Amino acid sequence: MSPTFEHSTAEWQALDAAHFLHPFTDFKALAAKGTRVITKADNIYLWDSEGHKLFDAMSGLWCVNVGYGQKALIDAATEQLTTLPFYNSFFQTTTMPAIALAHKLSQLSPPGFEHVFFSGSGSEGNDTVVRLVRRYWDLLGQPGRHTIISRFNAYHGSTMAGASLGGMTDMHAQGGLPIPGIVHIDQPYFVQHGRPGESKDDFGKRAASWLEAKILEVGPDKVAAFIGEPVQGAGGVIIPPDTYWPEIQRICDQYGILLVSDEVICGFGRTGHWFGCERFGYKPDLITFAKGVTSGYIPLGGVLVGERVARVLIEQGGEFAHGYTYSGHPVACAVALANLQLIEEQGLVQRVHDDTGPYLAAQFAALATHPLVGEAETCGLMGAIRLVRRKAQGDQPAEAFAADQSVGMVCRGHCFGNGLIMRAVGDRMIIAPPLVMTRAQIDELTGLIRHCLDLTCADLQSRAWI
Ligand code: PXG
Repeated sequence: MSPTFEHSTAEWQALDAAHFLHPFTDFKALAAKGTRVITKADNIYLWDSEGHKLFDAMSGLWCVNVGYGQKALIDAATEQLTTLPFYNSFFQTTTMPAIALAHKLSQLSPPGFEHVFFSGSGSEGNDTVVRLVRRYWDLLGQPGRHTIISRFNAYHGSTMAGASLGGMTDMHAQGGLPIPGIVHIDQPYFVQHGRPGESKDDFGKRAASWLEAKILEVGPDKVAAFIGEPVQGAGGVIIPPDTYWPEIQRICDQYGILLVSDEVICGFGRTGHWFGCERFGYKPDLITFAKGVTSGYIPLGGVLVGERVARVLIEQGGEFAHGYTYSGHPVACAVALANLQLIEEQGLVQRVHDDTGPYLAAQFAALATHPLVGEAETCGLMGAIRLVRRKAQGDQPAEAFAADQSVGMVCRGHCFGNGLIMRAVGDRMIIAPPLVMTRAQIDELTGLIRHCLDLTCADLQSRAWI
């Protein structure tokens, strides 16, 4: 049977189960259950093949920053596809959209970033980071500086280097990861590592000190770089205390190691700044980006290369033996340019900073009174709610659910059933809605969340879990 658009949902599901191996999926379990077929989208809403409307509080997968259906991006793609759908940038050639985007990114990025290396995705961007970092130290005559320090529960992608940099132990368990020369420290997650009576600020400094301890353990002359997401996204929207990143910066400076900010999620306005490092007050040497650069309309990623690294690569480098067929893909770059122009014209970064970000924070603060909610926190337009069995009382910390109860998945089921796409990461329910979201849509979102929390509460009571 060859697919036509006349098939029923069940037929599409059967074809999907027969041929399509989905990412991060238990293939057999999904085949038995059947996938949801998403057919169209507009603004911040999706529709499935059965006509159900869904509020997309995850921006596709942390990427559709300008929302769906933006004509400027569609036109940019159509025009570029017509003029020049592809040419490479390997053999002393280039294309205008790639040049224009490189220039635009140098203007939007923090001071000291004049160069960019393009990839097709965030994972590839982080593979490029590993290559760049090691090349940099080789060129400086310090090839022993090989080790990159990352964090447990970080997500840096799914390629061999991306998954190795990431700190997801279930990913490491498959395929002999991490690759050599990548080590991890604990994440700055107060719920997991905070001490009774410790302030968040003190905890932030203590969590940063784990980097120094690891540098000393590995040997300062062997450490090449530290990599982190400003806010850990896929790990559950872990927002570090404000004291964390400045201390990380101080330690990197003290030992002369490169600082890499993985901004695949936090870049392009998500935190109310163009880049998350600007929100948290640190100055990285390299910035990985993807997702929001094109609002996910077409794949594109890359690495913004700060002058410290760029100068060595350019002046002492010779050939850098690295690149992808789609580095600087003209259609992707044309869409990125249209997307960035739209973000600027609509003032979306400022709007998140001044208006919708604080408004979402206030609505989340109100959600924190719900009996199931331990903490509700936001950073710009991303947020997390931790589901707890019992709320904190006086000196008594909140009581968590048992991990095997998978309460996040129970809650997620109610969200899906009620037209809300919200992710569950363990017991953390997370959102990262499109940056075009209005105050009225924030009200709609928080109303839906409250309703789904109530349904989850009733469900857990009926199971005698609370
Ligand atoms: N770095 C970060 C910080 C990411 O969030 C990547 C790198 C990899 O990007 P690509 O484009 O190769 O996927 C990501 C991707 C989730 C989820 O479940 C998050 C991502 C990807 C897939 C699922 O939250 N982030």
